[in-house]
Amino acid sequence: MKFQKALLIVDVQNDFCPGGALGVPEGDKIVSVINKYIRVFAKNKWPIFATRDWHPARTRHFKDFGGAWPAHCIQNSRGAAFHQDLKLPKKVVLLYKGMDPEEDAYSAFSARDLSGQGLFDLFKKMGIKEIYIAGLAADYCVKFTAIDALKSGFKIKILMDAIKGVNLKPRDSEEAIKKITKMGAKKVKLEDLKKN
Ligand code: VGL
Ligand code: ZN
Repeated sequence: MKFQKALLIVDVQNDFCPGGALGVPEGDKIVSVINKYIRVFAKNKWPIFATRDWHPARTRHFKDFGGAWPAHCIQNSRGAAFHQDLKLPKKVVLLYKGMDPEEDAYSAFSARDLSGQGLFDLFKKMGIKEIYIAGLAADYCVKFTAIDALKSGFKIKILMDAIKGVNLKPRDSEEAIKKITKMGAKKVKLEDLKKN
């Protein structure tokens, strides 16, 4: 079956929500909005993908081993689990990223499904041309995913009401959005989708 659009939900995990190891301010606030996008996509039978940051305990991604971040989203830990209110449909395609201890793996295009297939191959096989991106964090994973997608010729819609940033520097998310919109991404909100 060929599809046109897909929803890509990036790293909506406990460790990226307030109280988590790398809590994104208000990261949990987007969950109910993402659930609404999920309903729209499911109703239209458009495919839905969800990534999880999925690190080994020892990785150069973590401060203790030379990286930038406190330990987070360690494989099979509570922190790596999806936020409990996220209502993923049964047919969601689950992907995992950050397993290589040498890589940050911010982009969802470094993620693989359980059979080892990457996102590019999955999108190509399913005929997906346009990706609606939601999730955490706006200034890392969402940003690098959008950049990779745009470079590969996908159309990108950034779901402005369904992303939140870490903002190590206060304007990081704003600048990330500016950069990806300059590259061709379009900003979208739930109301816009319901108009179609
Ligand atoms: C992320 C920082 C560290 C992300 C992952 O998913 O945006 N950010 N690891
Ligand atoms: Zn990470």
